Amino acid sequence: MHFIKTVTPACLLLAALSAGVSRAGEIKGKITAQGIKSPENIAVYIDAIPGKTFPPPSEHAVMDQRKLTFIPHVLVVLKGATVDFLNSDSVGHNVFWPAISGNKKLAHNLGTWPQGVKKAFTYDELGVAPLLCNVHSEMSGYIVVAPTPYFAVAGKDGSFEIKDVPPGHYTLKTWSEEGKPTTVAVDVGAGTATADLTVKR
Ligand SMILES: [Cu+2]
Repeated sequence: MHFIKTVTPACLLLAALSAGVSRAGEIKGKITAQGIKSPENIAVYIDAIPGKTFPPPSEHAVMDQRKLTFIPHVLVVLKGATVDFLNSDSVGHNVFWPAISGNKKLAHNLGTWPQGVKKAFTYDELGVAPLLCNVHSEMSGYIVVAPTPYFAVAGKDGSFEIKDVPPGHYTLKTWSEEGKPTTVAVDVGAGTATADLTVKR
């Protein structure tokens, strides 16, 4: 009873904060590629959670254009996020996408701009924007617009990690340049949940 008398609002706040931190879990997993050359750059994200929306991040994501390459090759962002397209090359680059997930109404051309300049675009539609440059036909990249802020991109060996996931029952989904989308159910608790997926051509 003495304990209850000495609880202050600050104590309650601290308890709530530490509980929040300790409750968050993570998802670790590995993607196996079948019939495609590598699991590298496969996007993994928690699919839409019914009844839950997420405010867009105030911080911009960056898609760099360096040595005639989009870096990273695959960038995952939360719906509503803004991406800064930075030109780090001494030549001008153009950035456009002919559609978002096949919807040509969402095609957009950002124009062409010189070294050191960046152009911002806010992605309000879910789906995948295949990035192209009409100056360099070999340039290609992807923006994957996800419904939740819980996402990752697989490394060379197919491994991925999604941190700070609140406990719950979720559907994990993949997007891959060459393979078909895959889903797997995952239960996240306080610790590490494991999710392994196979992406097929
Ligand atoms: Cu270019």
